[in-house]
Amino acid sequence: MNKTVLITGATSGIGLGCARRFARNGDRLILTGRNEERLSEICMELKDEGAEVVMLVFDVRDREEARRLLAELPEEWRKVDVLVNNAGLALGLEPEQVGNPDDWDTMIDTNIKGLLTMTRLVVPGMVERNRGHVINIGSIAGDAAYAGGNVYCATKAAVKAITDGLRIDVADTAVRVTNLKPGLVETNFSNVRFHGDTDRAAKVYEGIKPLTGDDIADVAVYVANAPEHVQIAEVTILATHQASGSVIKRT
Ligand code: NDP
Ligand code: 8X3
Repeated sequence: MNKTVLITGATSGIGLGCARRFARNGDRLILTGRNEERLSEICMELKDEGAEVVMLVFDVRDREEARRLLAELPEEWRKVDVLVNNAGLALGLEPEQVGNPDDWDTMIDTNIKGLLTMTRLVVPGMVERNRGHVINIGSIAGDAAYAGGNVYCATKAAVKAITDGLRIDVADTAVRVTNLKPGLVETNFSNVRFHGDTDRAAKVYEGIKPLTGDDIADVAVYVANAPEHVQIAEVTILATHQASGSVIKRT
């Protein structure tokens, strides 16, 4: 059965991959993001291919705006079946003792509090309908810290705890909860992390074939379409030559 899928941060990388893959699967999409122009282009592209899409422009850190826009959705769009909590970022790779507190705030507000905002807005309806799936985009960064990862890793460790906590809290319903934990995925992630230093960003993926946003999207579509009695709690997805957050074999 086709689903209504809400994806945050659908303008780039993993979120964009999910938008395209769920659309190809025949699902209806609510795409959210901050960049209105880019979001419109993506919606046009998917509509041209026959998908049903609506877009909502907001920053996941703006709880009131998120609430207002979701409440204004037409009735038939309000029943979200799959929430993909994807919007997120890393900023900086400095040792913790010299890190930038403003960057810390942005990561915590986006990766943790933004994800919680969306969960709080969407999951009560899922519980009421006894149907739904929350797919959080965590990271292997949440399993073990790496040099300079400190606060980013902490936000993804929080995503793991928040995902596990939600799974426990809705265990008496048919709502399923999944944490997808990718390793190196070549997206705009490193450009953002290094504040637009594209040369430094490119080095992150040198000598290894990294994952793509589409690779992660394939897994998201798979977990969302598992039989209803199957809850895929967590998936770690690594490039073949990446063994852990800090073990990467480059050629
Ligand atoms: P991208 O930078 O390519 O995409 C991030 C998306 O999140 C963009 O659409 C971005 O929008 C959006 N976003 C960021 N902040 C906000 C905000 N405050 N409100 C709304 N949207 C926002 O990176 P990825 O696709 O790689 O990242 C997606 C998720 O995957 C993140 O949670 C990241 O932590 C996680 N991840 C990434 C990995 C990687 O190696 N790339 C590995 C493991 C996890 P905008 O363009 O407006 O900033
Ligand atoms: C993104 C993967 O290893 O760069 O979460 O932190 S990593």
